[in-house]
Amino acid sequence: MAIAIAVVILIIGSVLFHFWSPWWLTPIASNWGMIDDTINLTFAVTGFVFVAVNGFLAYVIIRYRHRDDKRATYEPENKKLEWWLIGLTTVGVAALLAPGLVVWAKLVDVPEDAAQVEVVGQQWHWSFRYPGADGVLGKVNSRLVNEDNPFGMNPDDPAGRDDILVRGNELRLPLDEPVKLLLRSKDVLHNFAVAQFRVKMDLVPGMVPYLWFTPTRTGKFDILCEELCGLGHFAMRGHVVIDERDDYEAWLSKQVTFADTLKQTKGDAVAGKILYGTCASCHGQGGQGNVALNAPKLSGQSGWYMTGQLKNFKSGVRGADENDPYGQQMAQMTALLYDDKAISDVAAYIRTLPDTPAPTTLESAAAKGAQIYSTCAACHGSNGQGISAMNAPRLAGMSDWYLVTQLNNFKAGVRGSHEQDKYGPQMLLMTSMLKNEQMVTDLVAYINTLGKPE
Ligand code: HEC
Ligand code: HEC
Ligand SMILES: [Cu+2]
Repeated sequence: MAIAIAVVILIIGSVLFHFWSPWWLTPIASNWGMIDDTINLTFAVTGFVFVAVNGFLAYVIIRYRHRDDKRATYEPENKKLEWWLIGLTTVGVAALLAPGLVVWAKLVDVPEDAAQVEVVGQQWHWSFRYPGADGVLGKVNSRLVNEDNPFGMNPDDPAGRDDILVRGNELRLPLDEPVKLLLRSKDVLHNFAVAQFRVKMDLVPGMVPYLWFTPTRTGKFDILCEELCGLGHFAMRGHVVIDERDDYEAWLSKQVTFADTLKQTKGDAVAGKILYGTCASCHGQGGQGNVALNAPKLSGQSGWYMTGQLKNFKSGVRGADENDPYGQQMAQMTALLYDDKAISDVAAYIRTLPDTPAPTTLESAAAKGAQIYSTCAACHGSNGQGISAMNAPRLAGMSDWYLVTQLNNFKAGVRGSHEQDKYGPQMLLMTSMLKNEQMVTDLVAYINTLGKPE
């Protein structure tokens, strides 16, 4: 009897929990209401079977409970009952699967007027490419991918010249217009998923899978990489902003085309030398760094990273937090660098400075740090040399005390939590695994042992 009551409570409890559950689908923001309908139908079918089977169980426990004067009969076969069960199960399974086929057929049948946008995934961030005025995406080839051409654009294809290249994790799309997203991966499997649009698809290297939807609500929605295999996909975050047409166009017109990136100058070290005069008072004549002034070593750091950071300081993405006094100091200095050209120039000059490894200031258990560093190596390289494709700077041979302050800054959210920060948030997630100060110093002690990079 007690068991029968427990089973009935289980049934009622589960059904009530289903309707009152705090975990439910996020409000939908696309045309894919059909996906929700199929999910609801699945719940209805499995819910009905759950109630029926368990209700039957409770009934049988009471109805056929042990009585001294009764004996069970043995009835191994019942053709009529079996036909009923086969029939009902078939209907149930068909109801579970058939609607999925119908929805899938629609999901791969893209409307003719859908705009095309390419989504590029790589370890561990997103970037996006729009076809530009001609409406045609230019040819790409993974052999052409390098630091200056991250999309692997083919410079000989005229259709690619006006392609709009969005580096950074923000995709923008106009409201109420169907869009086809072409999914391209530069390295491993990834998975593009936006819960509010009810779309989700793997990116497979060497193929271009696609999906389509029509956004039905303005707002900002998270893009997640929901790939399980491999490392670090959880750090691959981005977002989609759905705008009214005018706002979308205003934003799009501010993005750079492939032709623009071809024109960008490399930076002039001679002009940069004059600008560097002021920087030298803190970072040293040779860019060797000065611990007393909290100014890190710059010589030997890559140009793309320094220009990115200088732009971050200048725009307030880095060094604006009130708990970041050193970042604030540096941010003020970027007033001297009046434009992007000045920034490339000074970085070009720093690239000419001799690269001698910074002196070690830490004593700690490097061996323990080695273990933790294996995760960091995926982005910063196994020798701490930095990997531009990951946007991860060089760490080896740089000021060790500075690495410690930066890890603590990320950990405290003083750096990397600005909403315009493209790559900092990845480090925010990474430093959450550094549980205490000891782990931080062990780790940096290990980085100190890494070879001098090329
Ligand atoms: C008043 C001293 C001071 C001056 C002058 C100064 N800096 Fe800095 N700089 C700093 C400090 C302090 C930091 C570290 C900020 C932090 O801890 O977040 C820094 C950080 C940097 C970084 C970031 C390095 C990294 O690995 O993230 C770059 C790049 C940089 N400075 C370049 C320059 C350039 C170029 C100039 C000249 C235009 C300059 N600095 C002038 C104090 C200074
Ligand atoms: C998912 C890739 C990724 C992983 C894994 C990763 N980092 Fe980073 N790291 C970055 C990126 C990208 C930046 C640059 C952030 C920016 O642009 O502000 C960075 C910046 C840093 C900086 C600041 C360097 C400077 O000159 O200011 C330090 C220090 C650092 N990482 C250490 C680590 C350590 C230690 C680990 C392992 C616990 C680690 N990172 C794991 C991507 C990664
Ligand atoms: Cu991924």
